[in-house]
Formats: sequence, structure tokens, C-alpha cells
Amino acid sequence: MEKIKIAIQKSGRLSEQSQDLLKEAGIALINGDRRLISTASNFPLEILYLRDDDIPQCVADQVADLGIVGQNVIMEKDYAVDTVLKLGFGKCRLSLAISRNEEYDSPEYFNGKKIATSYPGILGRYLESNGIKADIHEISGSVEIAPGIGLADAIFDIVSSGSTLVSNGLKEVEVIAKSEAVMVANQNLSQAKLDILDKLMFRIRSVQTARINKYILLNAPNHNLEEIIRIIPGMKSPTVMPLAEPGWSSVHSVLKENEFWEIIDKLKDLGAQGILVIPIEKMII
Ligand code: PRT
Ligand code: ZN
Repeated sequence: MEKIKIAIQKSGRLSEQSQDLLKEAGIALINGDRRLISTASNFPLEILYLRDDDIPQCVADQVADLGIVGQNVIMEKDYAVDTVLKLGFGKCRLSLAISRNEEYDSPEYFNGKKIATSYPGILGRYLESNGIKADIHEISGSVEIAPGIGLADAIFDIVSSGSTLVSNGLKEVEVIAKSEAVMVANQNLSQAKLDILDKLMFRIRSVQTARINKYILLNAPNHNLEEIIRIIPGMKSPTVMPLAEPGWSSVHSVLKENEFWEIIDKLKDLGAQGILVIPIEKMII
């Protein structure tokens, strides 16, 4: 039977979440020792473990059919792959940063400056589209130390919390791009592989939907039932069951996690009691 091959990062910032995502999508691996390849026991899938930089080219060449990689890697070079799903983890931004003692008012600042980066493609396009002439100095790691040792005036690098910049005496002055992990696919997959990809995407979407939704149960006084139902409308409409105690009902519904804190006070004001919020494992809508 046809199998689909997915390349994920062997070790690094995306590897654990990439594996967790597949696991939560119900994919069990036979040999999970992560040497180079593992096979799923219950889904037509093989996993290749690679360096993140090698993933897009492998997918373009169909060494792998799919890959999980940061958008920053895809943006840097023009790979012939399709982005099929955003995955919501590995979020970061690509920013220009300069010494915190320097004054900064606009991107014009970078005219005539030397900028160290591992992303010359993205930076070059940004500078060109803004009519800025700067000298790009490509280095492959520890970009943030370049200004301190006199190698460059500025850097263009990945930032997430910003603490690396702070500890190197730098400040972020322009955000050029945002990135998160995405699933990419080869552009010439066979129909059989496209069918497997559809199944895989359906599973991943169910996991993603479940992550942002919570199951809520509460006891509501019947005189405020309508109002409470209006606040937590659920997927179709909430389940309402009478409690053994007269005048009270149990209400079950689904809500977005980020809405919960906004409506909790309203629910309490309406006399809701015994509120339980429970994670959902899979959600199909
Ligand atoms: O070995 P391999 O080549 O596979 O891994 P790698 O070392 O090239 O990549 P890795 O594991 O560091 O990152 C993989 C992917 O994670 C990147 O391509 C991004 O898509 C994403 N990602 C998310 C990040 C960060 N956040 C991040 N903070 N990648 C790198 N960083 C680094 C950044 O380069 C800087 O040095 O973290 C530092 C900044 O972090 P803060 O939190 O101090 O701002
Ligand atoms: Zn890498």
C-alpha cells in the first residue's frame, strides 16, 4: 500500500512539537528511536528526521512528500513546495536590531550600514523594496554577537522573547516578517498520496480545533437559563438537563479558551455554580 513520507526536524526547536502533533493525530510509531526514519503502525506514513534547512529541498525533490518547517526557512529561498497548513507553533519574527545606544527613526538608518544575518534572501528583498543600500554580511550562527565584536553595525535575525537581543545590548527596531511552523507538500503528489494527505490534514485540524476549545459544564438556576445559554451557545446549542434539585439545570457546552475569562464573571453574576472547564482531545465540526 502507498505510504506518504513526512520530513520533520531531527532535533531542535520544532522537533518535539512536530512529533507531538503527529502523536495527537493518532499516529503511533513502530521504531521511535529517531535515527533516520520511523514507520507508523496504524497510518500509511513514514517519518524522516532531518536538519530543518534540508527539509524544503527534500520535499521539492520528493525525497519526502511532506515536511514540517518554519516559514522563515521557506521564505529565505524560493522552494517549489506548497504550504498546506499553518501549525501554530514555533512562532517568531525576523527583525532588524541595532545597538541599544544608537538612535533610530526610520529604515533609512540602514543606508551604508553592514548587517549580519543568516537570512540574506529575506533581508536582501526587504532592503531592495525599500530602496536601501546596505552591505549584507552572511554568517551561519551567533549572529547576535556580530555588532559587539565589530563585525557588523546591525543584525537581522529571528527573535521570539527578545531576551537574546537584550543580553547582547541590542534593540529590535523593525519587524520584517513573522513566522510559524507550517506543513509543506510536494507539488506533484499522486492521487493516492493526496488522499492520505487529506486524511492527515483532517486529523491535524481536529487536534488544532480541540486545542483552542474547552468543554464547559455548569449548574444554572432555571430563571437565568436563557441568558446563560445565550452566553455559551456551543457548537449547535448547549445540552441542558434538569438537576435532581428543583429549579436547577446542568448546562454543557463548548467555548473558546480565550473567551472563558471574559464570560466567567457574567456566568457567576447570573448565578451559575460548579463551573467545570475540561480540555477536549479531538473535535470534529
Ligand atoms: O539543527 P537544525 O538545523 O535542524 O536546527 P537550527 O539550529 O537551524 O534551528 P532551531 O532548532 O534553532 O530552530 C528551528 C526553527 O524554530 C526556526 O527555523 C524557526 O522557525 C523556529 N524558531 C522559533 C526559532 C526561534 N523561535 C528562536 N528564538 N528559531 C531560532 N530562535 C533563536 C534565534 O536565532 C535567536 O538566536 O533564538 C534566539 C532568539 O530567541 P529569544 O527568545 O531570545 O528572542
Ligand atoms: Zn537549521
